[in-house]
Amino acid sequence: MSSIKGCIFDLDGVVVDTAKYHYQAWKRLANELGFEFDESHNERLKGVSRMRSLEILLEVGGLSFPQEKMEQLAARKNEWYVEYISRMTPNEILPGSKELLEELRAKGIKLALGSASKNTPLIMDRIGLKDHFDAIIDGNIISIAKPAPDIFLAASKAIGVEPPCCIVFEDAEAGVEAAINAGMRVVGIGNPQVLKRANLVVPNLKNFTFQYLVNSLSEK
Ligand code: B16
Ligand code: MG
Repeated sequence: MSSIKGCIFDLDGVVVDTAKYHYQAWKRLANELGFEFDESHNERLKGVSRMRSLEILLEVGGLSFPQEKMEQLAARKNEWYVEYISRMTPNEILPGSKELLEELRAKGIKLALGSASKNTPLIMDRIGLKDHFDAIIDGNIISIAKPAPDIFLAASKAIGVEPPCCIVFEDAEAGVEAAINAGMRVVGIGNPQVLKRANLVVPNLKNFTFQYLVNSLSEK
């Protein structure tokens, strides 16, 4: 019998690729502030909170501002980001993720979404996957961002599955750390060099099955 009773999915980079919209909006802000911001800089923003992202962006530009101005800049970036994600459609669900959610649910696995994003409700409305999850924990509910374990611990509590029986699916280094800090096993989606602390790393969820997960984690 497998010990896997619950699965927790990150949103950005696992269920949908909203990272490209975050990037467009952050780049627009950087350009307005007079510096360049490229995709390698953007890697550092994945999975971390909006304010922490802004701090990293300003570090890249060698700028610093008082708190009030920081809040205005973050709000400005978010307005652009919301404009982009408001046009999202279910076609933007990443390959394999919906199929995996459906397979897991059919096997009786409890499912949660665990995202740092405060825009999770809008994204879930746009892509129509809300009913695929037993619980949705996002940045509006838990403001202590990854790599702190809080989002995943709240998700495990919401689905009633103890951390050792939860598997997290994550694309960001900060998210992998958060899962480990929560005492959970983690499947990394993306580059094995970046996600080296994950128990298993796959390039995407295409053709990913529960049996493959069980075999890869050497579950009996
Ligand atoms: P928002 P995830 C994270 O989503 C993103 O990866 C990260 O780039 C973003 O800064 C964070 O959400 C906060 O997003 O500005 O929409 O509140 O990967 O945890 O699903
Ligand atoms: Mg992510």
